[in-house]
Amino acid sequence: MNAMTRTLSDQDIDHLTDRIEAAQRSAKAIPKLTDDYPGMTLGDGYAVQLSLLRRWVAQGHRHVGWKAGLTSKAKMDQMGVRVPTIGFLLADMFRPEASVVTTTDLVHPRVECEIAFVTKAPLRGPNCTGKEVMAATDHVVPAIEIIDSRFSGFKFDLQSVVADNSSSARYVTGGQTRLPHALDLSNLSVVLEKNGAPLATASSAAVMGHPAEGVAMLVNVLHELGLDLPTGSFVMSGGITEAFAVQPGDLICARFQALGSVELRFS
Ligand code: OOG
Ligand code: MG
Repeated sequence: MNAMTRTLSDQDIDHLTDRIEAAQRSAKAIPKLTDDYPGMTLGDGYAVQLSLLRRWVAQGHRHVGWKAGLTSKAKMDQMGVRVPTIGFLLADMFRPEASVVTTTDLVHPRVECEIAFVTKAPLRGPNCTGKEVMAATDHVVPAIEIIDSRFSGFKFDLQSVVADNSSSARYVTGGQTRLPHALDLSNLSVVLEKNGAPLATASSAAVMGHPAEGVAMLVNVLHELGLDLPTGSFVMSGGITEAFAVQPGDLICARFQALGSVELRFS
C-alpha cells in the first residue's frame, strides 16, 4: 500500500476535520487522532488537511502558500517524526514584523526560524529539484514561524500532525528581501534569541542541505496530492533549529546572516 493511500471513509475524514477545526478555533488541546483511528494512514492525514483547507477557503480565508515541516534533523529529533510534511498557509496567519502576537488564542506556541521563498513561476512534481526551485524563485525573505500543535503535550505522530496542518498557526516575515542567487542560501547562519539571550544557532544547511530542497520536497508531496505550486506562492522551507516554547511577554528575535533580523513579541 502506498503511504498516500486513503483508508478512511469520507464520513470519517469529515469527522476528523471537525475535531481539528474545533481544536484550532477553541485553542484547546485534543488527543492525537491515531488514538481513536490507529489504522489511519499518511494519505488519510492529508485528506483531513485538504478538507480543512477547503473549509477555511469556503469561509472566506485566503490561501497564500505552503510550508515544509520536519525538514531538519533538529526538528525531526525534537518531534520524533522522521518524515518531512507540508501544511497550508492562510493570509490571516500572517503577522507584521515587530507586532505583538497574542497567545490566548493558541494552545502552546513555539517559535522556529525559517527561510521563505516567493515564486515567480509554477512548480510541479514528481521530480522537482532544488535547482528548479531556485530558478522559479522571485525572492527569499527571513521568517519566524509560530507553530502550535493542537495535540496534548505537543505530542503527535506523522498522521496526526499532517491532519493538524503540520501545526501551522502564525508566521512573521521581516529583515531583507533578497534575490535567491544573491547569497549562498546553502550556508547562512541564524541565531534565534529570546529576551536577548541566544537559544540556538545553526546553518540553513540543516534544512536538507539547502532550504530550496525543502521546497522541492513540498512540491513533490503536492504532486502526490494532485496539486502544483502556482506562481506567486509564499513557501516556508522548514525550521532550521528546533522549536522553542514562548510565554506572554517574551521578545523573540531571529538574526540571519545576509538577510537581516525578524523580531516579535508575545502577549
Ligand atoms: C510540526 C511542524 C513542523 C517545521 O518547520 O519543521 C514545522 C511540528 O513540529 O509541530 O513547521
Ligand atoms: Mg516550521
